[in-house]
Amino acid sequence: MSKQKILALLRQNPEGYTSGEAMSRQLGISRAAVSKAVSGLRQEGYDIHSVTNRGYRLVSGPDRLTAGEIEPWLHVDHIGAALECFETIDSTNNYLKREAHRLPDGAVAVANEQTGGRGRLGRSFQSPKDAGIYMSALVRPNIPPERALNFTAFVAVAVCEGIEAATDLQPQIKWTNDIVLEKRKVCGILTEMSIEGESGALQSIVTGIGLNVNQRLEDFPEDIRDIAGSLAMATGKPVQRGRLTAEVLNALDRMYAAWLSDGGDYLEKYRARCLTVGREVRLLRADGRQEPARAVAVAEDFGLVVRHPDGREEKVTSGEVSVRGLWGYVD
Ligand code: BT5
Repeated sequence: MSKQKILALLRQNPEGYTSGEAMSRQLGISRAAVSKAVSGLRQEGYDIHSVTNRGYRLVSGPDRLTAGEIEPWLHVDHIGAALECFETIDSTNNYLKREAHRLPDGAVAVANEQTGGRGRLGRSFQSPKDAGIYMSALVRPNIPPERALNFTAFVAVAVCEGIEAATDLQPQIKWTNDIVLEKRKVCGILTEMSIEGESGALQSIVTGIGLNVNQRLEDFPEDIRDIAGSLAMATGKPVQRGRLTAEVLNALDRMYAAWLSDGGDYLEKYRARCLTVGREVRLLRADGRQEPARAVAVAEDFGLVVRHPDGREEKVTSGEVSVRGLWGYVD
């Protein structure tokens, strides 16, 4: 625990030195405990300079997904106020669903690796360690389940805003729930709802975000190498995951407040970022049929309006179809 507190104090003074004396006074611990915590941090990969009579300065830190790396940038009221970080886990969605009975509303789980990361319809989501951010949030809104069907779309906008706050990238959304950079999928979102069988009441929503951050192209398994990308591939440099996690949570927290009230301007924001509209696409129906169509608009309920070759227009929902480009993932 003292390690995280010492880290927080060093971060408050990034340019200067903080004396061991001052830290021991502020935290109410001995000087020996301060130097033990500093050694512990160094062992974890933090580069901490020390100068006699001046104290310590944090020069650089490893790219870790710990509370100490995320919380300095976190400014949330609700989503992420209760935060748990895991080195490895089966799936952060599974974890929140398993533990929902004891976790508070707004609880967030973040993992450095998932051994059983899941996509929709039983698909898997590659979640290698030290490369991506795998996180989920649990909420229990008091609303009818139908109102929650647009939740994933709102989350997609929030993830884009979080990426924009932490980097100079401008991600887009491939309808309905993929975040795309340079025509490659850098993030997938899986939202799962729990509904009480007897009353049909919505009990909880768990939304999971899988974000590829520092993978290189060759790190992706062959079966997704044509479609997957990462933020680092788009920026050309590594991205610090702790701050990025916090910025995504900050954006999710703002988004959730808007979603619970009147929806704010998230439909316009979604439309502005949706790269599917205006493209020739293939509709992949659940029964395996594929049809060409032109995506013409995102409807008020976030359904996709498409025009068939015979001129007929249809609004499709993400439950009914997936959308691909005519030749590849995007176009
Ligand atoms: C998704 O499903 O993209 C939703 C992914 C949600 C992952 C998060 S991580 C935290 C939380 N815990 C979980 O267990 N899940 C959530 P879908 O739209 O069905 O896309 C799945 C497809 O994306 C796969 O069939 C692959 O083609 C592709 N894919 C798998 N891993 C990928 C990756 N790392 N990057 C890009 N594409 C990937």
